Amino acid sequence: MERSVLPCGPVGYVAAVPGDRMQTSQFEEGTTLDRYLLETMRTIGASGQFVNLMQSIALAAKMISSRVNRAGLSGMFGGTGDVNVQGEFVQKLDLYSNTTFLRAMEHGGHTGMVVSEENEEPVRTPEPFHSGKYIVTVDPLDGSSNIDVNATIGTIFGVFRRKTEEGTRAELSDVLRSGRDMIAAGYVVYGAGTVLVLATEFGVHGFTLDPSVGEFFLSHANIRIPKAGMYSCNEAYSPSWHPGVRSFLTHAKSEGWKARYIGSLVADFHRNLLKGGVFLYPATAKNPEGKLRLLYEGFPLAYIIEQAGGAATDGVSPILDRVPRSLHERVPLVIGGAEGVATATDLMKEDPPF
Ligand code: AHM
Ligand code: MG
Repeated sequence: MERSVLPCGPVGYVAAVPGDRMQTSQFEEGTTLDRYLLETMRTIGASGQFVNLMQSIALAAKMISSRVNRAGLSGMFGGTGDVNVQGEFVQKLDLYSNTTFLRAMEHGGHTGMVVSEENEEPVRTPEPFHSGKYIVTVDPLDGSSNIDVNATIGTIFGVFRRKTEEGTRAELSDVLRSGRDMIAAGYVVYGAGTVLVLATEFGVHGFTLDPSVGEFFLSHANIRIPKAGMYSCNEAYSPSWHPGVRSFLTHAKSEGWKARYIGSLVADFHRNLLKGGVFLYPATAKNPEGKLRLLYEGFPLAYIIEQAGGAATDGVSPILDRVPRSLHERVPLVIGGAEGVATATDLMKEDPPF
């Protein structure tokens, strides 16, 4: 077995086989994100573009993390005065995060197009940079309403391999496609610590940023969602929910489930992924499509949860089976432990719609 030594400890050789889960024992604390990526991708003979893409995302994450940490001191709280394509007030940190993420994507030669919550149109890699083979969807700063109160917020991203030729102009057909076509997804939570969670066909792994050295180190290997009773939703909306959602909450309470809701999807999801639970942002009579967006919230988190042994539906069918018709399409979301999601989905199917 090949061994090598990092400043933080020994790292085992990563025997990556597509479709195989890497065993926790194949990694030890001290494995950097870079090393994980290089060793994983080398064993499958990847071209290197995916490693470069992830390095660019990690760079953007470090820059956003640093700005989030200092926001209260650097005049970065509050809004810009603009309203985005979603009709929501743009916060200064939303703008910074979006610009930082887009810049990180354009130079590396790995990305052909980015679809961002903050841009009405897709952002194609500009000339003279190479239009690479990946398509990235992103919510640059999820949970914006929590920025000014220092609650946990985050960045969510999804990755497709484009259908069109690398080096040419990426097309909408490269991104308006089934969630099953994704090849990776992840998120970064900016909380008490900054953690980047990456899901690929090799499983779900979490890397914690050590700000003193500016590196992400493996801290959560092979994440699998545990079985536990916890529900997360904005219960204030319950009068306008589908009756099946109310039935699910009645069921959850009768089973002694706890309630936890931060109001940042990425933070609620991260907690549920590590502790077990089900997050719901269902359709309401007023918003029959729900609030959350399919391409850069629903798809990436659904990809991660399935890789971690959980499930995600729109209340009827798996989220990843959907094919978006537009870039900013919304979707009702029920996501978390497989059993809880199945119960919720069955109850939602049983009861008649509004
Ligand atoms: P954002 O992407 O503009 O931050 O909006 C999405 C957020 C989610 O993070 C969160 O789950 C939801 O909106 C909270 O909505 P509500 O305040 O209606 O509970
Ligand atoms: Mg969001």
